[in-house]
Order: sequence, then C-alpha cells, then structure tokens
Amino acid sequence: MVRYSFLSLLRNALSYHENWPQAWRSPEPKPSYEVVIVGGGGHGLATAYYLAKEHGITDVAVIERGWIGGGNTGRNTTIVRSNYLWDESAALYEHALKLWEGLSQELNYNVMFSQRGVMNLAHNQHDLRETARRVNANRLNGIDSEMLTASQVKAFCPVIDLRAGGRYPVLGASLQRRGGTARHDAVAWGYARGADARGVDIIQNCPVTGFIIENGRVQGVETAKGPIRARKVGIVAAGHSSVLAEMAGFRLPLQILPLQALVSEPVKPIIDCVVMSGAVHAYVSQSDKGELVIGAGVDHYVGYGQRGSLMVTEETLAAICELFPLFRRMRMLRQWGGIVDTCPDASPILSKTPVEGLYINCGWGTGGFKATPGSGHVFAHTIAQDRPHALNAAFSIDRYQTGYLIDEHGAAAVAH
Ligand code: FAD
Ligand code: PYC
Repeated sequence: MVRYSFLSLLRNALSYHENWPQAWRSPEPKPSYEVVIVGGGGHGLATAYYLAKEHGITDVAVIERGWIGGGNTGRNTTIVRSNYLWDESAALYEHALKLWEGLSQELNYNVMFSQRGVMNLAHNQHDLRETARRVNANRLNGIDSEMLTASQVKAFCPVIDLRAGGRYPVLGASLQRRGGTARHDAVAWGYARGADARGVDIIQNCPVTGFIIENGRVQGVETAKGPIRARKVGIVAAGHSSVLAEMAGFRLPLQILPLQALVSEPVKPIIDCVVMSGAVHAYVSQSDKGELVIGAGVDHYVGYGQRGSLMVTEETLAAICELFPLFRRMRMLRQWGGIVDTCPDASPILSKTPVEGLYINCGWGTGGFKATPGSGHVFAHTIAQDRPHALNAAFSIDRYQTGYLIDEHGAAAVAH
C-alpha cells in the first residue's frame, strides 16, 4: 500500500506548497565515481536505482544535460503493455510489466499505474491474421492477451464507430487487460528520489561532452562541469545515443526520428481504455485530467528538433475523427514531439560496447516507456556483473553482425 496519511495530504494542501523538502539533492559532482550513468531519463534513473538497491553499488552519478525526465520520458504518451511477438521481447517487456504492477509500492511514490486495458485494432483480414498470430504467441509465453470480435470491441469501448467512415473499418482487435497507462514524470521522480536516498548523485544541467578512454577502457566522462572519472559508464541517452557513441568512437545502427503527440481540452470521462491502431498510426487514451492523449506515427525524416510536422498531426486527427466521430468537435490544447532512437529490427540494444567498461542502453524507439523498470533492472545487472542479464542477452549490439535480429515492427504499434 502507498503510505499516505489523510492528515499529511491535508497539511500539504493547506501549506501553499511552501517549505517542502527537496525530493533529491542537487550536489556538485565528485571528481570520481564507481559508475556514471549518462542520461537522466526514466531508464537512466531506474538503472541507478537498481545498481544501488540490487547490487549495493551506491557510488553512482547520473549526469543529465537538462532536467531529469525532460527527454522522451516526459514527452511520451505512457502506454504500458507487454504484447510483443518474439519470446525474447515478450520476456523482457513482461518483466517490466510485472515490475510496474508493484512500482508505486516499491518506490513509495504514486506512479499512477492504471491497468485499464490496451486494444490494438485490426482493420482488414491481414491485420486480423497478424493480430491472431501475436495473441497466440503472447499466450504461449504466458502473457494475458485475447482476441476480440468487432462487437466485443464495441462493448469494451462504446465510443468507437466500427464503420470508421468506411476508411478504417474495425474487424476485431487484440486486448491486453493488464496493459494501461502511468504518470510519466512520476516515474522519473520516483526513481530519482529512491536512487538519491541510496546515495546516488543526480547532476542536472550538465551535458556530457566526451569520454575519457585509455588503452581501450573507459576512465570517465568529460562534462560541462569538468572531467569526472569512473570505473564504469552507462549511456542511456535515447535520441542522443548515436551522438554519444560517436564521441566514444563507435557507431550504432540507429535512426533518430521525431515522434509527436497532442492533447485535447479536458472533458469528463469518455474513454476508459487505450485504443491503438498500428495501421492508421493513431492511438488515444484519456488522462486523469480529462485530456484526450493522442499520438501519431513517426515523422519519416532524421531530425533532432523535438517537434513533429503538422501534416502528420492532420492525418492522425483525421483518422481519430473517423474512428471516434464524437471527438470531432473537440479542440486540441497542445502538441509536442520527442526524438526516438529506432533500430532496424524495432528492438532495443542493451549491451556491452567495443570500449571496455562502457555499456549502452538505447534503441527503444517509440516504445521504451513501458520498459522503464525492466530496462533499468537488467541494465544495472549488465553493468554490475559486466555481462548481460539472461533477459537482455539477446539484445546485445552484436546481433547486427550475427543476424539474430528480433523483428518487432508489428508489435511496436506506431511502427517505426
Ligand atoms: P529519455 O527520457 O529521452 O532520457 C535520455 C536523457 O539523456 C534525456 O533526458 C537527455 O537530456 C539526456 N542526454 C542526452 N544527451 C546527453 C548528454 N550528452 N549528456 C547528458 N545527458 C544527455 N513508449 C511507450 O512505451 N509507450 C508510449 O505510449 C510512448 N509514447 C511516446 C510518445 C512520444 C511522443 C514519444 C516521443 C515517445 C514515446 N514513447 C513511448 C517512447 C518512450 O518515450 C521512450 O522510449 C522512453 O521514454 C526512453 O526513455 P529514456 O530514459 O531512455 O530516454
Ligand atoms: O509502444 O505502446 C507503445 C506506444 C504507444 C504510443 C507510442 N508508443
């Protein structure tokens, strides 16, 4: 149970939010650490948390160039599910989903994980067959996943129009009832507070500008606040992973693409599940504030500007209006973008690198939020033990040489 008391809620409500203690310290960096994590998104902070908690490695700094959670962690639409096709992915994302189920208790921080069910729509016979294939694969892997007929879709989500204007007819869907949404920045803050309490230094506004490498082994990082020595370094920088890899002298098979989302004005509860359509590159859920949270597919050009183009928004909203005619008169409140690091097989890389003592966690593309706890957990193991955890062994960088790819384009949903 999350430990709040009514009295403490009341006290905070009446305190004008003044004199609150800081949730984590803001220390100056020490000259050296055992481990430095580059990137203070959810994955980097979770890695630091589990290094301290599970491996007793507390001499850790997380170096963030902006503010924690200001990258994709704070820009994503928070869909959590584990219905991936291949055994390796299913195991990794399901590990994360199980951690989500206890995360508010684990961190004593309400991450507002809401298992409201995620539906992935099928619009034609081919979609139906692919969806059934994935549902069957999920079930063989012990993951809750079911196939819905069109009328079951309507029963689960009454506001959907199954005809969808004739353009996107809904013939069925997959449903993962344990899937849902969470509060994105609470995840960053919860892990930050938990890591800080265990001695991890969180250093914000401090870009890493280079790596100190001697005789093929990492010795630390160069930063805007000067050099910081470290025995081991983990890069967890999402859309900037290739930039950091280049600084360390190796290349990654990544494309960095903009991915955008938008929210509507808030309305009363109208849709209590998550609906996604991989085929039309659109999805929708409703936040606790009442806003419709809507997202699109990637913009298909490489770019580092954290915004998407209007053309993509327009297409997505047109599809949403066909699927949910009720939403046609709603006004959109704001739109934003993030930059996602996409791999050729739409699966992440959690791996040692050609530089000894340097590890990389990247390539989550459009779908890494759901993996945050599991990713941090297994990446901490990889760094602490200098070998992959069983759950991320298949996700090492050398699969692009061996050819053992894990093609998850179908499950990636907004399909990068
Ligand atoms: P980030 O949160 O981006 O953290 C990386 C950090 O590294 C950043 O804070 C950055 O500032 C920092 N950094 C970069 N360079 C440096 C440097 N040189 N020095 C120091 N720090 C540096 N996934 C889902 O599972 N479900 C969804 O519904 C979903 N929706 C999405 C919607 C949008 C619009 C976007 C953009 C993404 C979405 N994703 C979703 C993907 C998800 O957001 C990411 O995969 C995930 O958040 C990546 O987390 P991270 O911690 O690795 O990256
Ligand atoms: O991976 O489920 C997902 C997702 C939804 C929206 C963006 N990514």
